[in-house]
Amino acid sequence: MNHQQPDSIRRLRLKAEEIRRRCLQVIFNAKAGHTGGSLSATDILTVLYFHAMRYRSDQPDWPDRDRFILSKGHSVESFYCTLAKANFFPDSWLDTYGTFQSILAGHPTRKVPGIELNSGALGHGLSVGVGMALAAKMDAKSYRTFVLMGDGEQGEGSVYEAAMTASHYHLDNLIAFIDRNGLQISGPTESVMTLEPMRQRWESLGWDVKEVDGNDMAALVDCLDNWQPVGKPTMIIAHTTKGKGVSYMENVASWHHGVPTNEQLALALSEIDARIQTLTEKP
Ligand SMILES: Cc1ncc(C[n+]2csc(CCOP(=O)(O)OP(=O)(O)O)c2C)c(N)n1
Ligand SMILES: [Mg+2]
Repeated sequence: MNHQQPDSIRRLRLKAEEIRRRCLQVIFNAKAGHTGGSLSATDILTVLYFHAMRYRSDQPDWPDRDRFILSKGHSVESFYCTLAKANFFPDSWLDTYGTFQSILAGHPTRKVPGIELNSGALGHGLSVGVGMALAAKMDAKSYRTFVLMGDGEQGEGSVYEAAMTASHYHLDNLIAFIDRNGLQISGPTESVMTLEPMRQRWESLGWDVKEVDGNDMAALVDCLDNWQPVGKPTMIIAHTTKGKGVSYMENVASWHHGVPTNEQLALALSEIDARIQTLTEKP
């Protein structure tokens, strides 16, 4: 068995673990946050910001930047930590999260450098992404638009208006993800609203659908590296684990917006630190 991993994958995995670590500290300090969905989405955010997307963090409005919309806006803590790591703003801003008048509110806002859309009311991000992708076509621009949705979010009807529009206009510059962690706010997605067969539904809406392990960095890199425009929008169903990376949070619905105690934080950080140490050791 080959235990070696290419350097770039190792580097990305390390970044994702560092983002998870910071995210938990931020939630602990604020005594609030959407923990489970932040952790499930961390690897997707990492691969986008440190591998796939084109942007200039010192020039957030650079016209040719790839666009990213966090439609599942409640997962803002890992998003803020990713943007800080990508140098859109100083890491010290993260310490203000949850305090009065902090620029970092409990859901994404356009006040924050690097954020394209105020989000948090589920079901709107894909529609705005469609608009951005359509604008790129009309302006003959080559930027791509990425949208990250939740699986519970798939119960919002507006998602399907956006889905139809994207395929009608052949928006092959639009790449959406569903963070398929199987849990909603209150329990399993399938007990709230049946979403399967998810792949076939999106295919029937005219999308090119890919499925990937959304917590496997090598698989995410491979999926995005092999992406090609095929005259249709792309949907990446990313199979993830809610609470990924903290043993006692994984697949536990109540960690959707759980805040760790002192002892729980220490345990979570020790698990993450053990992985960080392995990733920083020479192969
Ligand atoms: C329109 C709307 N309805 C309800 C909510 C409340 N809410 C916040 S998170 C959430 C669950 C979302 O589940 P999912 O999309 O699966 O997100 P994840 O599991 O990735 O955290 C709900 C219902 C909301 N933010 N917006
Ligand atoms: Mg979910």
